[in-house]
Amino acid sequence: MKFELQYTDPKSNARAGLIETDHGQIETPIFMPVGTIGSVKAVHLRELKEDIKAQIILGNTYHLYLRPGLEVLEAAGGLHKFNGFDRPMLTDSGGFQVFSLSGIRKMREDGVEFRSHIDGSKHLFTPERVMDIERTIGADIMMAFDECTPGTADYEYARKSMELTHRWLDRCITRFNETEPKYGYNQSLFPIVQGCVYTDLRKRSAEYIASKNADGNAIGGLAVGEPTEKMYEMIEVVNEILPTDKPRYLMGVGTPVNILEGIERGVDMFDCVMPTRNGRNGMLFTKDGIMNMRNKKWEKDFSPIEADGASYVDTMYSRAYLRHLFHAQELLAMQIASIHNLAFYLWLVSEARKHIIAGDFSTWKPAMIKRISTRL
Ligand code: PRF
Repeated sequence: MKFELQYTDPKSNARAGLIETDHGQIETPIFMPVGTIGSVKAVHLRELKEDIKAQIILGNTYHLYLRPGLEVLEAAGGLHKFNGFDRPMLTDSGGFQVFSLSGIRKMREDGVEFRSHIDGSKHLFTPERVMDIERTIGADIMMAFDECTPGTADYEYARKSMELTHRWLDRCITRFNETEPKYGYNQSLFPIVQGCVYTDLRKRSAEYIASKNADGNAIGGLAVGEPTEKMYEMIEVVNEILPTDKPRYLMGVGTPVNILEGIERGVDMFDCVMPTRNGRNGMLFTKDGIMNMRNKKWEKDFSPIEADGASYVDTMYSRAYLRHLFHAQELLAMQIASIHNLAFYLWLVSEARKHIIAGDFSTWKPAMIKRISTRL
């Protein structure tokens, strides 16, 4: 994997770059739609590629390991062959899902014991096991196995958790270097910074992660219950230390505003379930603000969903019709909302990129934040 830093904003830490993988290029800053079990919920491949213009999507080790399982994924020839998405993919390591989804779990030095949220069966994830699983899934970018420290953790918990994540990282790197990709193309390993909301821990973690000289680096343990201002502060602290010539990935973030604030602070990659999950609940993000499509306000509004929207669904359907579909719990409502929101997220990061390159990001960003923050 290669990363070329193309432009840096003179007035902030915003950057435009290009990641090159064996499955193609990614223009940064980028948003990665979440395809937990290999599918971006309610979105066809053709829409994902042609309409939303997704350049990279994310899959989850935890989910894919439990279902369909490694035997099927290996027999398919990896996830790209299995789901048909021939562009870059990234897999999260399970360091988050094991904690958020699995009811019963036991932390140990060697890994995490957990029960499947599907059938209650018992499993053990160790750093070595997770590397082996991510090799079998075959994503272009594999995430290291970490503990996502809750945003409300006290200092001692956060310190011990961060140190465990560092020890696990060393074991991930060893296993990664001992093993080969299975399907004839290269894979990269990204380590993850933790440290909760504590500046000295974040600094220590960023220094540790930077010393590994990986192809890219991630910031974890944010947007997990801490105040938003703390999140921004931690991104600044960490990005002072992470190398500028490697992509930086802020995991699981966030709202359109969070993403613009992250870009300004030097983040290159984002993922979040928000555009799809909130979309399925009737929340639409647009250039002119947020709309709740279930609202009575749209009952007889026969204007397009978004007249100058980023996707074909925006002019194909009216607000009143989409509201009707949500009220009738029609599956089409979820499809339309997911396509709309993802196209908006991808449009937003591509606009940010254009303005970084044009040199006016610092005036464009506050105006855009004001526009998209309105409640319609
Ligand atoms: N670690 C991993 N995945 C994640 C996170 C993390 O800290 C987060 C936190 N926002 C989202 N996804 N492995």
